[in-house]
Amino acid sequence: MKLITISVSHYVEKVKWALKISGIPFEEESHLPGIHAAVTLWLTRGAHRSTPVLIDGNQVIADSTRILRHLATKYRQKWLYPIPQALELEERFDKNIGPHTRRFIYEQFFEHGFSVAELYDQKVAIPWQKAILPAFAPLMKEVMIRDMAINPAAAEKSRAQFEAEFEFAEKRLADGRMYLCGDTLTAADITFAALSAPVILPQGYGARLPKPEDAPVGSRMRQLIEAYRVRPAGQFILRLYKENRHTPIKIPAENY
Ligand SMILES: N[C@@H](CCC(=O)N[C@@H](CS)C(=O)NCC(=O)O)C(=O)O
Repeated sequence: MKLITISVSHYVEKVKWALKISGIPFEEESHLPGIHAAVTLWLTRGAHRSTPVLIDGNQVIADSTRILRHLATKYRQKWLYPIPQALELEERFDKNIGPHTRRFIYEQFFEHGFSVAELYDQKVAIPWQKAILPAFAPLMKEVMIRDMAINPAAAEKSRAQFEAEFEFAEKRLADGRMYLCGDTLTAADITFAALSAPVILPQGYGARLPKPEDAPVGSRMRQLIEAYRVRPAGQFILRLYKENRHTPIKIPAENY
């Protein structure tokens, strides 16, 4: 199996997490943002441009949720969707968290001068892409700002949207349940944790992210990240990263 990625992507992280704990070996082929589209559009015959894209033998599956559903059906990873609500929550978080944590954190990264070249210099599969990265980075940054509408007003709206989902998750967890759908880890949990990771910066993320301490002391970015990390949903995400991100899933398929 081959996973086509932009390595640092949080939607990619969601799929890497599911593959890893399902014990399904895969090879990652990472590309620079922008150049990735030549690969993803070619593989999907023009149908899909974003990463992740999974190549499983002669099957090409684009979109993180479709990939997880493929793992659940073809590889009997029934822990992902023990009840229909797991998929409903996954789709909700894909829409309400993914684009917003990304916009918010990039705006903060750029505000504090984080290097785009450093962020993307991870597992770049093709040597010429790695070679052009330093020269290509300023253009990449301009395109990201344009394509993801990265500006202070939009970033603040995205932060508020993320916070609403954070509160939604906290309400579900308030009855003491271990996971968002009950007693077992599902696709809803890994989606919530992976897509929130850019503003929680947990240890164990499947690519190199900045650490909370990299944000300047007293900056709004540092204060917000620290505040999100200590909240119940933040603690939940840190726990999932510690206990479930790299530990093979133990629930036998026949239990469902
Ligand atoms: N709905 C998609 C969203 C994936 C997505 O937005 N991927 C981003 C990286 S975080 C990407 O590849 N962006 C570049 C593009 O869309 O061309 C999924 O769940 O896989």
